[in-house]
Amino acid sequence: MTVSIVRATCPHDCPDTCAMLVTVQDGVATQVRGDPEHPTTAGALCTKVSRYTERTYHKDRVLHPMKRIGKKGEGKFQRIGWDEALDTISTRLKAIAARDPQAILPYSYAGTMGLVQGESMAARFFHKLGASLLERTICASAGGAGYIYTIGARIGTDVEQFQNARLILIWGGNPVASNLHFWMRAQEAKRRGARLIAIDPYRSLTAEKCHQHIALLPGSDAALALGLMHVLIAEKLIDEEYVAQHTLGFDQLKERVKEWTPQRTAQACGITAAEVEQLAREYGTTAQRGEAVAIRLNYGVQRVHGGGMAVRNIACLPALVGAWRHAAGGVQLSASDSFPKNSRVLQRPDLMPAQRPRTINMSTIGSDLLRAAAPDFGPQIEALIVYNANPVAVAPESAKVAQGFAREDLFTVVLEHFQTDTADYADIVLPATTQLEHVDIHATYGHLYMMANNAAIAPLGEAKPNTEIFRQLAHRMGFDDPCFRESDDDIAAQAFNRANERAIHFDWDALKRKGWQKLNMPDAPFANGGFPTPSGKCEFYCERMLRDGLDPLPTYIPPHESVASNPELAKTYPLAMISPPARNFLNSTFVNVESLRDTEGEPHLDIHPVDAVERGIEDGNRVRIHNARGSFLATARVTDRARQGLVVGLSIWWKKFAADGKNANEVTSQRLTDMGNAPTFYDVLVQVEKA
Ligand SMILES: Nc1nc2c(c(=O)[nH]1)N[C@H]1C(S)=C(S)[C@@H](COP(=O)(O)OP(=O)(O)OC[C@H]3O[C@@H](n4cnc5c(=O)[nH]c(N)nc54)[C@H](O)[C@@H]3O)O[C@H]1N2
Ligand SMILES: Nc1nc2c(c(=O)[nH]1)N[C@H]1C(S)=C(S)[C@@H](COP(=O)(O)OP(=O)(O)OC[C@H]3O[C@@H](n4cnc5c(=O)[nH]c(N)nc54)[C@H](O)[C@@H]3O)O[C@H]1N2
Ligand SMILES: [Mo]
Repeated sequence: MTVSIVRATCPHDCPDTCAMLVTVQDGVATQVRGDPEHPTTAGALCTKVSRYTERTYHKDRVLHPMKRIGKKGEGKFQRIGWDEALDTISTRLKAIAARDPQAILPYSYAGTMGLVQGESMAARFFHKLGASLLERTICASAGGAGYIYTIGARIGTDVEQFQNARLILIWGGNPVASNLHFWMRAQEAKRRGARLIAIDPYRSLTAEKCHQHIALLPGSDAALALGLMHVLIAEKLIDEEYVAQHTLGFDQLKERVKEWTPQRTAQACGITAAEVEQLAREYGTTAQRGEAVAIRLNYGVQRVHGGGMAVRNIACLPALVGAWRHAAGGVQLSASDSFPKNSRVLQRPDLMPAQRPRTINMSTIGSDLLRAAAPDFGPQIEALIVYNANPVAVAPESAKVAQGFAREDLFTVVLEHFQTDTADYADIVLPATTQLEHVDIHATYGHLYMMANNAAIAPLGEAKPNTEIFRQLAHRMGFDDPCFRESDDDIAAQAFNRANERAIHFDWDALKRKGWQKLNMPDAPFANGGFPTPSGKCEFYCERMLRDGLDPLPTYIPPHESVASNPELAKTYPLAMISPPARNFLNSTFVNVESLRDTEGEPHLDIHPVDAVERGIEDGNRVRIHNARGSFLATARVTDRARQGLVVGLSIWWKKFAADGKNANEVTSQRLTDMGNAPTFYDVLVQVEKA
């Protein structure tokens, strides 16, 4: 018997990007565990990923190419060979491209976050083809835009510093479920005497473990930040020196927040004025005592109409109180711009035709698949190549998405591990390898280590890495640039820019052996200012926003759908609904792993006792959640975890595991955010009734 330990990296869309050790016995991966030596992983994996072998060797893995023999959506397929599959695809793509390659659309997101199996060979292929470009907005682009206007880049407090903070605001995130290795640091801070405050409309697994929970209305965070700035400035709880040296537009900000009294703020947020004052005072006085105040800001705040502005307003707070002076102070939304990725080399946008192809927003895929050719749109979408994504389950306004995917004249190819809701609509399904079966290299969005993934086992069945599938398609299309012959190792070796001092020590061979390597970054990124904005300052006033048609100062943009902002709609649909991640799923990944699905049970809807009684709903009743866009079924959990007026359906269920074949995205809308063109998953009004 031969046993080896292979260094790998968790590929999933999560800030933690853990270092894994895979035990391999005679070519079979028998165990996956967290690397005890990696500083943020610290030997611990989440429940989901510690089941990675159960997922990899799952009996339902797609292990050979297949073509559809039933109706679209029905899920009936027949095995075919790779040659037939790739010939069918290349013949069809050539025919469409001869008319207009923009009628072909790649659709991908972060099924794997790997820089190789994500957008390297695939992007080169579609760029060379001249296919439509995909605007990748489904998750984080609103908050990213708001943060970049204010701070300059997605760089913030290092997760390894949080244990030294005195006060931590956990704002719009549920790290117990979705950012476990930050939560471990927050717990350590708590043991050292820090206070933790959760800001979340829902008493999440995290909120219940914090010292305090502020349960504001969804979509009102921008108002809360304005109210905090009002109190901080009025009560002189600011760091005047830091503000004078390292910020832009303080006087205008001061004028702007005058109207945001605690009373007005409290009304907009559905909380008390005392809560606003107390939070501002605690944040301001802790900072004035010279102690570190930190904010873990997360994407839960930005899935609403004013989501970009909410992130922007919150990102102003640390500069106002000088929190950036401490390594353990400041704010972390994302670390992703810390990494000097060589995107131009990985993705080769220079291969695109001189006339840049049109761009399709992935968040409006439902409507866009249903559009005819038009001057302001371009050609009808005739072919869709899906990889690393499950749009039929995860994209908003799902009835339209499913209707679009069901179009008989649409040619759809899905590269997958499993027969997902999306794969059910494919003409051709291609078997992709998992992280244990291929090579990759990772940047992260939650810590500062470059990460290597070695292949632990040979591909199962006839599965191939995404890169190899696109390499072979490129060959069939006659694309002969040398970049289409590069191996996965060749690509990985170019992933980071060594000319940048942060990655000066990057060496792929060494990284593969060691598994991980920290970037060269200062502990406190903005202790002496140096913000990567045009002014070099934290921009309370932002000229670029003015140019982009936005208010250049922090403001409040109410939800598209809420009782206050749309009282007419609220007469019929009075309840706000959010659908944040369930702990045992990773978006829609892992829903088909039995042990994890069993833990989640079935689709639930958390509803406040007062709202339940009004509707004659009892705990355990089956309920129908509906609005003008659609409906879905869930089992009611009557609980005050959901504040009154709010219902919560933890997600993202595969539709095929639900009694009615539907999930929460039946009722979400394709309306977009104020900036970043992102979806508004948590900006939804519904009605609920006993089914
Ligand atoms: N277990 C698990 N982990 C995951 C994921 C998963 O699906 N499962 N998904 C991964 C991905 S892709 C992402 S983007 C991240 C997402 O993780 P987070 O950034 O933490 O964001 P969400 O899970 O969207 O929402 C987190 C919290 O925000 C709250 N929330 C909803 N609306 C509002 C609001 O308007 N204001 C405020 N203040 N709070 C609000 C929700 O109740 C929820 O408790 O997690 C990653 N990690
Ligand atoms: N209602 C509601 N909807 C949401 C959200 C929400 O909170 N509520 N969250 C949104 C967010 S934050 C996000 S990020 C999106 C996530 O949406 P997606 O990025 O689509 O994520 P997943 O649903 O996990 O689907 C990823 C798929 O990629 C496949 N995959 C993994 N690795 C590979 C690989 O190496 N090769 C290939 N070919 N396939 C692979 C997996 O098997 C999986 O089926 O969903 C969004 N949708
Ligand atoms: Mo996400």
